[in-house]
Amino acid sequence: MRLTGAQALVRALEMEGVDVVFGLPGGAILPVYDPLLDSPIRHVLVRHEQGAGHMAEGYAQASGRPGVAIVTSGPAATNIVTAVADAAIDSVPMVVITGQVPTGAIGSDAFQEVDTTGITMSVTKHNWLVTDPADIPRVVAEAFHVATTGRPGPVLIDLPKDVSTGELEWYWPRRLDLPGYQPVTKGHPKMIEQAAALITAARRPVIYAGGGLVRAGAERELRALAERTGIPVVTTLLARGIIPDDHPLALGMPGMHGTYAAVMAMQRADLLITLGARFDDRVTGRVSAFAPEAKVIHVDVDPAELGKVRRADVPIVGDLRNVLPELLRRLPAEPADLGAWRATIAEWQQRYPLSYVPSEPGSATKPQFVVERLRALTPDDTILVAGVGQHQMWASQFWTFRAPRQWINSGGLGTMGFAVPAAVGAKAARPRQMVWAIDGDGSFQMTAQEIVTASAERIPIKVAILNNGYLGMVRQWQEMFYDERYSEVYLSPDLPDYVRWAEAMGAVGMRVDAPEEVDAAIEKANEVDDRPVVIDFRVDTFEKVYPMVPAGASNDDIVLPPHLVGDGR
Ligand SMILES: Cc1ncc(C[n+]2csc(CCOP(=O)(O)OP(=O)(O)O)c2C)c(N)n1
Repeated sequence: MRLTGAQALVRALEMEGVDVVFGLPGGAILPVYDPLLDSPIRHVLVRHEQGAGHMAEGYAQASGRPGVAIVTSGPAATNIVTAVADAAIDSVPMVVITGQVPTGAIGSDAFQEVDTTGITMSVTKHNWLVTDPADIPRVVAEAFHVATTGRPGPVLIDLPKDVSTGELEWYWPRRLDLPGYQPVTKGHPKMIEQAAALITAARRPVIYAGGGLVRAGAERELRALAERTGIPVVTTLLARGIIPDDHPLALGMPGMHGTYAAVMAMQRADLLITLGARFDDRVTGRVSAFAPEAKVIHVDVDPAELGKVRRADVPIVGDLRNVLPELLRRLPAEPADLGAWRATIAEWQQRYPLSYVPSEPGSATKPQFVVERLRALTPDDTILVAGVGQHQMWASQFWTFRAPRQWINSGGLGTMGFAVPAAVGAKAARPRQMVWAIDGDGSFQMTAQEIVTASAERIPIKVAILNNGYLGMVRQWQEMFYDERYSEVYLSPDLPDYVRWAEAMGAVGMRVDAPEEVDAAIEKANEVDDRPVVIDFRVDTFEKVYPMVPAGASNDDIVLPPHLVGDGR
C-alpha cells in the first residue's frame, strides 16, 4: 500500500496505540495535520508549544504511557525545548515530532529553519532527522522503544516537509535492530548477593526511594522490601506516593525542604539503599558532608548514574522490578533488629514534625492550610500537579500521598509554568480522576494560556493559585541570604485580576480572601465538571518553607521553623 510520509507517520502512531497527541500546526508540519483529520487519535490544540510538551509529560506521568507532541519547525521547535529538557532530567517518556524545512533547504537559513536535532541533542535520549519517507515506520517504532525502555526519556523525530509529502510502501517493522542499545534489565546476581549481605549487617539502614521506582512501576516490590526488613523509607520529590505517607515506615521527603526525620536518618545512616534515585544536590546538600557513615547500595537502570555523585559500595544496573524480588529472595527470613534505630527516628519525627503556625483570626490564610484542606476535601485518587516555588514544596510536604502517579511535578529542571499544561495532560490521560494543580502566581502567569486549551477541549482541570504577590521562593532566599534586599520579586497580588482572567479564558474564577472561605470554595470547585476552575487563594506573603538546608550547606545545618526551635536542640 502506497502512503505519503505523513500518512505513514499517523498510521505508525496508531500502531503504537497513541490515543492523544498535543500540538499546534504550521508550515513545515502541515502535511502531517491533514491525515490527522481522518485518524481516531485525539489532537489537543495548545496555545503555545511549551504547553504541548508539558501536556505530553503530564499525560505520560499520569498514565505510564509515552506522551506525544507534534509541532512545526523553527520557533515551534525551540518553544518545546524547555519541556523536552524537563522530561529528560525527570526521565519522562515522550515522543516529540517536529516539522523541518525540506531536505534541499536544510542549512540555507530557510524560513523557520533551526537545527532542531542539534539544539535538542543534549536533552533527548536520542533524536532522528528523517531523510527518506521509507524510514518513517521504522523510526517511529524505534523512537517509542527508546523512549520507554531502559531509563525512560524524551526522543525527537525531525521530519522535513518533502519527507512527509514523499511516498513509501507501508510496512510495520516486526523486530527492531538497535545493536548499540541494549538496556540491562537483570541485576548481577553477585552484586545482589553483596547487597543482601550489607542489608543484613546494617543497624541504621534507610531506603532512599527515587523517581525511578515510579517510572519502573515497582511500588509493590519496594513495599515488600521495606515491610520484610522494617527499614524506613525516604521518598524524594519525584517519588512521593511510592509508599503511602501514612505508612509506619514512611519518613517523607529528604533534602533541602525535607522532613527533619528524613534528612537526619540519611545523615546518620550506616547504609543507604538507593533505588532509582540520583543523589541530586537538592537531596545531598554539600556532597562531602552527606551521609558520612553510610555504605551505599545503588540500583539504577541507567549505568551512568552509578558513581556519578557518590561512590556506591554495591552498584547494581537493572530494572527495579527485577532486582528487588531477587534481593528479597536472598535476605534471611528473620530481619535484623532495628528497634533502637527506629526509636531514634520516631523521636525525631515526634519532636520536629512538619508544621506551621495557624493563622490568627482575621489574618491572612496560610498556604499550608490550603494544601491540607484540598487534600481533605478531594477524592483519595486525586492527581496533584504543582508549579515550581514555595507552593510546590508546601504541596509536597502537606499533601498526604497514598499512591504513585498521583503527584506530577517538575523536579530536576524546576520549570515554572509546568503545572497548568501538565494538569491538562494528566486529565486527558485520566479523565475520570479529579486533577488539581497547585500553582504560584508567578508560575501560573508563565503558561496560563493553556486554560484556554482546557476550556476549548473540555478538559476540566482545577487550579489553586497560592497567590502571595511575589516570586515567593526567590523572595525567601533574598530574605534569608541577601539581608532582606528584595530585588525584582514583587508581582502584586492584584495584577492581573485572576478571577476575570480565568473567566475570560472560559473557566470558573473564584477568589478566597480568608481561611474561613477556603472549604466552601474547594467544595464548589469540586462540583464543576464541564470547564476548568481557577481559585485565587490570597495567602500570607511572609510565610517561608521550612525546614531548609541552605544551598551548599551540610544537611547537618538544617534550619528548623522558628516555632520549633528554642527547645534545646
Ligand atoms: C522558568 C523559570 N524561571 C525562573 C525560575 C526561578 N524561580 C524558582 S522559584 C521562583 C519563584 C516562583 O514564584 P511563584 O510561582 O509565584 O511561586 P511561590 O514561590 O511564590 O510559591 C523562581 C523565579 C524557575 N524555577 N523557572
